[in-house]
Amino acid sequence: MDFQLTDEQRLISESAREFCDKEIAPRVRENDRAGRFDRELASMLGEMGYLGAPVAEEYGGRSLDYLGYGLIVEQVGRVDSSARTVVSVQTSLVCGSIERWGTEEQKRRWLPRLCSGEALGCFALTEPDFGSDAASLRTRAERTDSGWTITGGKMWISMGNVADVALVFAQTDPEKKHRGLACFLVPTDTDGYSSQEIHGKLGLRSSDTAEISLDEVEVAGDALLGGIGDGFKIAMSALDNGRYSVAAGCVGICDGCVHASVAYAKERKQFGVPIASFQLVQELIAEMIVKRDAARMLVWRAGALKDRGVRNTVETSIAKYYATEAAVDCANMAIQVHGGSGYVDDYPVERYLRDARVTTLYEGTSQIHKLIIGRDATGINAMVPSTAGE
Ligand code: COS
Repeated sequence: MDFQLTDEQRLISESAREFCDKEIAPRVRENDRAGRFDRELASMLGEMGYLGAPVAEEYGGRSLDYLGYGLIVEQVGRVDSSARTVVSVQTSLVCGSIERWGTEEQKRRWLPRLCSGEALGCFALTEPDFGSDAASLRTRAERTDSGWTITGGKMWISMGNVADVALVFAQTDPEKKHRGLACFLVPTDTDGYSSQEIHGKLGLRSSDTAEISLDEVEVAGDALLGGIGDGFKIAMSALDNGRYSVAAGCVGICDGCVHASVAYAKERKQFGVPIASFQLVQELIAEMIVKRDAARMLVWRAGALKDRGVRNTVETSIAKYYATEAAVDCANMAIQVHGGSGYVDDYPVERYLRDARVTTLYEGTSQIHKLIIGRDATGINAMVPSTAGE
């Protein structure tokens, strides 16, 4: 066990820190205020090699290990969770799924453009009536002579309005339940694909969020990713990586809260002394540091397991659950340290709170993660109430 980063990992983290402070930080507040998805920034992330970093070099990625990828995501998350969402969705959910489950032709067609940021992707799993219960999706895929017709609707899809390709999960045979699900690579300019922007979000305001409608979308047979019944496994294995990325981004939020709070507490004076002199302010800072460090260790553990190729669903749930809740707590405490100044966007902390809040909801609510952890510990599945189906 080694808690030190290697020289290479330190370099990855430091150069990501530099890039985020220099290129992302100056844009964050205006993008957030305008609720604007920054396409130019997404391209810059691609140029830096931050989209698809763990993808093999032969497909346009950097062949980076998961620990290294997590270090980049932490830095992006520290500065801008909306930009972090682009990195997470594109890398973990979209590129990761295509690389793991795609045919050679699918990989060559999509990965280089996605890794470079020339194209964007989205992960269309959730539906208006099915979120946590991902196995019960209603979107239907029916065979045709030349391929498939997909009809249904998707909800809360990050980058759904700006994506060039959507990973669409659909049911091919309702009787088979989760074993009938399939995943399709749908170019978003296909007839019948349309999307609408979701407005009025509490946070992640410069992240694009869509409701997607699929109205008899026709795709060829080679749009199928993996086998016909592989959809649920593709979704769950993608989420193992997506959740890791969300957790790493939340470590960044915790770290941002610590640094903003320490700086503010040393500068702001009350009763003639910096507020950092007050024990109750130091208590808030100490709490944030403990949560950040614990979250970071859990993320690193999950990353190390991924790098060893070991199934890590439970450890990823632990990291995701803890880091996302820690980010909300840290942001709340950081606002407390900042007092009234923390309530407006002159400082990043109110945005940290707004942006962190969704992370305990998406890619598995905190409650779903506790149930995954509890099921592993007890061997009893408490996901579905015993009255279900009666
Ligand atoms: N990787 C590969 N396969 C996996 C897997 C993973 N991480 N997790 C589950 N599977 C497989 C299982 O091996 C099992 O395969 P078989 O059918 O061959 O036996 C199958 O999938 C069903 O597994 P399981 O019984 O564990 O699934 P559940 O129905 O219990 O899963 C939960 C229920 C709630 C855990 C799941 O639906 C879930 O994570 N929901 C939240 C979804 C979510 O995060 N939505 C937000 C999306 S925002 S992008």
